[in-house]
Amino acid sequence: MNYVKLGKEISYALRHHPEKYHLDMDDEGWVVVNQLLDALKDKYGILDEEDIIDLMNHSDKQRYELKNHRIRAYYGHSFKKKIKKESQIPPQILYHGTAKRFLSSIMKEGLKPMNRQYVHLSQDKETAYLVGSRHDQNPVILQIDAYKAYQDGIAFYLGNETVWLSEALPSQYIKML
Ligand code: HQG
Repeated sequence: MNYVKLGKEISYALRHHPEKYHLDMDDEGWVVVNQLLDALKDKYGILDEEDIIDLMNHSDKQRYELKNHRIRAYYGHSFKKKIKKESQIPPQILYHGTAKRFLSSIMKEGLKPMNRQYVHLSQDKETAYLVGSRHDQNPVILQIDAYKAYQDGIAFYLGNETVWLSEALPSQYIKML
């Protein structure tokens, strides 16, 4: 089984285009696993929930949550109707890895969700570095004054254990490391 290809397509369906797969997704992003697998069967053959568990165990990142025969993406959504998330108290500091070429704009306008529903932040510098490496060979790591932003009314949400999400963050909460 090509887990990388299957995983990419599942992310595409759950994060970006559930309608293309005719998925009945609820407000929190949950979809019945069998409905997703049914939509993928022409391309990947007959799969069951065990295959998804296998895929998740083989993955470099924790991208999906599986519960009560339903599945959802922890983060990354881009479609218009925002996934309902419960606001959480963030740690004092979070990090964001990005490309040097985005810096002047970020320091002026702050961090924006861009094509996604939320800004994506990292729990630790190592994760931020990996995220930033997707955009730049020598990424920049930004330190985010998360708890201060939260106290000032900006909502934060938990993605998985290493990914946090937030609403747009003005530059006053962002420091270059
Ligand atoms: C940048 C992957 C200019 C922002 C990762 C980032 C993550 C601005 C880019 C998850 C800006 C958006 C998300 C502004 C933000 N001006 N640029 N005002 N505000 N940006 O890919 O955070 O492998 O949408 O710095 O690991 O890089 O898919 O977000 O560079 O967890 O599971 O705009 O996706 O996970 O890029 O990554 P992205 P991201 P997966």
